[in-house]
Amino acid sequence: GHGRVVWFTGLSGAGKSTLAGALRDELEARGERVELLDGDAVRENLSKGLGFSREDRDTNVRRIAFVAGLLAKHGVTVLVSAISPYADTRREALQALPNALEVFVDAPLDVVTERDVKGLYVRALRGEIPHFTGVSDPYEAPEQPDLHLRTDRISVREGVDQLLARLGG
Ligand code: GGZ
Repeated sequence: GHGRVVWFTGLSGAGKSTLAGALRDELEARGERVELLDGDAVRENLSKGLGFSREDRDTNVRRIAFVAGLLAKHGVTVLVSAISPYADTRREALQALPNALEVFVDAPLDVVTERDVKGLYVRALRGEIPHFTGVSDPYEAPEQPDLHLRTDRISVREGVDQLLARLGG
């Protein structure tokens, strides 16, 4: 049958890659065929050379959706982790995928700024990174996500359990 696509959207540092990676491990342990399309790896390969203008982000998101569709067609479960900040572009991508869930990985800006895993927020707040999502570039939160995970309130384990429940066990 057609594979499912789980699309993780949210700010840098909200926990998209962490949750997607943990879900992948769990699904693989259950014998599922699963592929993770992660923002960082995609931008080093499939989207190498793209920047962070609206046009480039939209191109990035459309490329990811295209590849996700190819994999899902062959029964692979696809996990996508990308900021994907624009609601219209996300909707377009998700609608083109027959079996997709939108997961809002949500932590308030002050929390991701405090975490600042890669030191990007401190640089963005100093004005050193133009068009940084949440600081100097928009993030349009999903209004009706299939799942809304507040990563400042729940553990990775709880998030994965909610994802598994939403995926049907
Ligand atoms: C947002 C940026 C930027 C700017 C570099 N804005 O936490 P990270 O580091 O590892 O993930 C972020 C990643 C964003 O790539 P995506 O492909 O997910 O974005 S989008 O869906 O909007 O195309 C961050 C890093 O790249 N990064 N500059 N200006 N994030």
